[in-house]
Formats: sequence, C-alpha cells, structure tokens
Amino acid sequence: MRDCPRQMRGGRIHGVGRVAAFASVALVSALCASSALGAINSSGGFTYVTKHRQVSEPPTQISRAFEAPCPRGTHVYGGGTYNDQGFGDVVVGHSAPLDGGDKDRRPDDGWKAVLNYLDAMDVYTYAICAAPEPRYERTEVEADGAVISWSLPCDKPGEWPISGGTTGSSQVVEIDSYPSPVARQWEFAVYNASLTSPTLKATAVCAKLDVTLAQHSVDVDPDEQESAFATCDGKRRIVGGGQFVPNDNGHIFGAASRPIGTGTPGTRGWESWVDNYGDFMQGFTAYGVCAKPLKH
Ligand SMILES: [Ca+2]
Repeated sequence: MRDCPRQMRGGRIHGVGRVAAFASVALVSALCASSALGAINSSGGFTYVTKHRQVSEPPTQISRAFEAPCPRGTHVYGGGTYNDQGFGDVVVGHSAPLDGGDKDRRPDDGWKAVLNYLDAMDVYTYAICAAPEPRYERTEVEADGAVISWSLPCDKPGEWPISGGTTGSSQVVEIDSYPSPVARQWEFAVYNASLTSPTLKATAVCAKLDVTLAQHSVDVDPDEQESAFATCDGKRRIVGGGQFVPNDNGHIFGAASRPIGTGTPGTRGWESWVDNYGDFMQGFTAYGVCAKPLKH
C-alpha cells in the first residue's frame, strides 16, 4: 500500500520536548524544493490531485507549507499529506482546505498541509475536488491550553461531514481530525506547543453526498510509527478522512494522512500514519469518508 519506503527509526527526542523543538524555530522563507510534479485523475465525478515535491537537504527551515490546488471550476472536498520519512522526522502541523487568494474568501481552492520536519524528504499533497460546491463551516478557536478539542456541525438537511482542518499557527500540531461516527460533525484536536494562546481558523467541509464511513484501528508502540488503513466498500470513492487518537494526551501526533487509490481503479480508502512519542502503547483509528459517485 505504500509507494515510498518508510524507515523505522527511534531513540530521538521524546514527546512534548520534541514538538516544542519543532515549533520553536521561526519560519524562514527559502526555496528548497527541487521539483514540483503533479498528477490529476478523475473518477465518479471527483477529481484527485496529487502534488509531489522533493525538499532538499539540509533543510533551511523546519516548518513549510505544501499545496495541491483544485482544477478551475471545481471546489475542494478533502485532501491529505504524505512523506517518506520515519518515526520522529515529521509532524503534521496543519492539513486543511485552502483559500487560494481568489475573491470569494472561501477555503474552496485546494488543500494545504504545513509540515514540521528535520531532513530532506519527498512530500505528497492531495486534493479531492468536484464541481458542485460544498458548504464550508468555519470558526475561530483560541488555543488556550496544551490539548484543545472542538467540533464543527454539518447538520443542514442532507449534509454529511466530508473533511476538516485548521490553520493559523506554526506552534500548533494536529492530533485529531475525523468525522464523528455518531453525530454529523467534524472533530478536531490539536496540541499547542507554545505558551501563548494562538487563534486558529477551523474549517469543516459539509456536502450533500451519499456517504458511508470506513474505519480501521491499530495500536502503536512507544517510539514507533504505525499506519491504519480504512477501506471504502464497493464502488464508493474516497472523498475525505483523517485520524482519531482516543487518548489525546499530547504523545501521539500525525505523521501523514492521505487518500489511497486515487490514481487507479481498485482499492480505495484512507491511510493515516502516527508517531507515538509516549511511554505506553496506544491505539488510534483511521477514518475514510466514502461517497457514492456523482456520475458514472
Ligand atoms: Ca476561495
């Protein structure tokens, strides 16, 4: 299922100190990408955009944004991020819908991931787009603690939560981003490594689609990286997804979270990778939002 080898590495800085180290270095603008390749595939009325970037060594910054724009005339439904690094090398700061600077001020133009990282790496950014415009439910959240969680509703008639994400601070990293299996809402949790209370912008994508939820739970050992893979049934298309860490105590962080099977027919679903910086084995769940095709 992996298209890039991931090395298992361990024994580096632990937990909170690790993320604080990631977050405390200022963002420096630099051109360190040596390539920007992309692929666009359409299936069932959805367009799947993949952007590949190689970030060269040595890194001149440790927090960097990567974007996958939706094609003209389409709006973003979901998206994700992937890299070829192992345990302790990458933390997903943000992975969220993107407002690309058009005049509508809606985050409908693609997907943006902000990664905190240490080494040269290959990065893949994904956007899932379609012509009918979904609704973008938004709020601002004050991150006034270490672990902050909230949710956004997708409860208008016929709506379901498709995806979600936050932006707004290089000192905040993503823990949870997933559709509630019981309520029509998107669930968020972040870890705030700063001593301040940054204001975050949160978006949930709500759409009138026929969706089912796929999920897969696994355990991850201390100082290890593990993946969970939620598979869509039958001919349903993956449109969004993310991960849920039941014990979100600030020791497990996302390393990658992305749609799978977007380029070829066959298996479709959502893959999430997490790093466990804590001292105990913990579980987490990958969720995939699987939609009936808009057209055949
Ligand atoms: Ca826009």
